[in-house]
Amino acid sequence: MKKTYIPKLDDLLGGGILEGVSIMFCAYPGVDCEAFGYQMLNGRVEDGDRGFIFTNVAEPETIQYEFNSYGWNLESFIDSEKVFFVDGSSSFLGAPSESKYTIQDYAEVEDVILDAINDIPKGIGIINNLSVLIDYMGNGDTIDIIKNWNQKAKENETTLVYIFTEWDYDTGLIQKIKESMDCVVDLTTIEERVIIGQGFMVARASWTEPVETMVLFFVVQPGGVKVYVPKILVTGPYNSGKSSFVKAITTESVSVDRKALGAFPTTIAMDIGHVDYKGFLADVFGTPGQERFDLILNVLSKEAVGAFIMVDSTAPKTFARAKEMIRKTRAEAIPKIIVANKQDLPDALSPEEIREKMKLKKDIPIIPAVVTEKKGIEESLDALLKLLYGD
Ligand SMILES: Nc1nc2c(ncn2[C@@H]2O[C@H](COP(=O)(O)OP(=O)(O)O)[C@@H](O)[C@H]2O)c(=O)[nH]1
Ligand SMILES: [Mg+2]
Repeated sequence: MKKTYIPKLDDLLGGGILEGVSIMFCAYPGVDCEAFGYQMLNGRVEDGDRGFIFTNVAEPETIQYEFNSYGWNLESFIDSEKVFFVDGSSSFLGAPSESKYTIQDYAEVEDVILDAINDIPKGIGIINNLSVLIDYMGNGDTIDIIKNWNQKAKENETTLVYIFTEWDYDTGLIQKIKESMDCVVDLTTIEERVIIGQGFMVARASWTEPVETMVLFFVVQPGGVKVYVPKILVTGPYNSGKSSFVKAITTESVSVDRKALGAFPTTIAMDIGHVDYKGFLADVFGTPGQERFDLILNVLSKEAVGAFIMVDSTAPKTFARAKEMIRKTRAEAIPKIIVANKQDLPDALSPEEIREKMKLKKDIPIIPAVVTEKKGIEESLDALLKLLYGD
């Protein structure tokens, strides 16, 4: 199997994609979809495969520029002849083209792409994009062309990735296109009165029964496609290490829309962190520990998808308060882990002693940590992500 290099997607597909399959990213208009194709190509080529990009949406230079913005060096791939362009754009703009293949007339496109597929056995070809191709070729021809390309790709064990924006096409046509693909991943907006994000979900795959999960994502520059975890809570008694924890897991390099944070009063000292870890982006919210803030705990914890419960392992007297905070943040109902902090201190209780004293069920992980020395941070993130998304 081959990896897709899209976080979480391989898991939904039973481990990855088979050799020679076609995969279509089918986007609702307005959803970032090109990055999915570019990220797959970048990952494959970095791991030694060859590839091509067919573009009819922008000139090769523009696409090179976009790769750069994600932090991927397409230019070096092209210089070393690992990747080439099939340029279906420049000649229509009256611009010169230095690409290996240039489309002058759409009557040539079928044969040229067949040649390109032949050039990169076991490699990866990106068709960016299918919507523009339909506009040029018309419905019936496009279906036949796709079938021939996919057949050739199968023979060559080449992966073909189609980028498709689902404009207002005939539903019969869309149905036929989807049926001619081995795998379809839908990209949609997620709306709750207002648009809150973008999500991907595998609609079908010929080699496996895909997991039907909608995965929230963001496309960030640099970085590409990242799975987005909108709200993780960090709660626990006063002095347990919440502020230190939020600081320790935070990576500053990523900016996601922060408008939502305007809703919180600034007079309350809150710890807000942004994590960029293993293809996941998460917003992390610390709650105040003091009882005088308990009234706002349920507001702060609204819509949290997971929680870190911090405890000071040397302060068993605060464990009852920790359990009270789990209740008050309604963290009973969401995946959570206990971070057994301050393990560096001589009188720290072990995770198992803490489990017994707090009467915690076996399925709640307890991770030993020394937050001030950044120990146990990644283990805590791994444990919570595993509860949220599986392995
Ligand atoms: N020895 C030790 N001290 C820690 C550790 N984590 C936090 N602290 C200290 O505990 C105190 C409270 O930490 P803070 O993050 O402010 O806790 P909060 O009240 O839960 O936000 C601070 O003095 C931290 O330096 C740890 O792992 N070991
Ligand atoms: Mg604090």
